[in-house]
Amino acid sequence: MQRLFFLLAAVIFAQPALAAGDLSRQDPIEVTVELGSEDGEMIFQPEQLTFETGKLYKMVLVNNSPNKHYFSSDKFTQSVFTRKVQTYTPDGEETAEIKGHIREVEVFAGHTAEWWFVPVQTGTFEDLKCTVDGHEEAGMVGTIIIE
Ligand SMILES: [Cu+2]
Repeated sequence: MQRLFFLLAAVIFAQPALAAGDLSRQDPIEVTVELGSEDGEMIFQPEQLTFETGKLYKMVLVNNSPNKHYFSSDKFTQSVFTRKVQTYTPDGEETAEIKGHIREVEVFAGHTAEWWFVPVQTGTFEDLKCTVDGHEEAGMVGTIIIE
């Protein structure tokens, strides 16, 4: 009897895992990235981001600095499926929801943007930068890893 149970268990657990259905409708994993710092430093904080394929992320781009900043990485945007981008004023009022392929997001001083995406391709991308004149040169660069 016990042997039959183990045999049955082995058969059940040997079944291939089923696809998880709509990957863009999972509970999101929230990751916050600060664009610039309050005292005007040109940085991404953290400067290295790691994601996993097949999981839904809500990346919150917070700009508490006195300048506008971009989150720009061509290689990253080519490796993710974007569900939407939502933008908020400093008071937290939602101002827009954008759907479709996104290449770059600009966040105004004091504003916030949420980028909802599912990574679909692995890689290490060192082309994260802010494309505002002079910001990349001042150190606003970073690395994105998709595992
Ligand atoms: Cu910038």
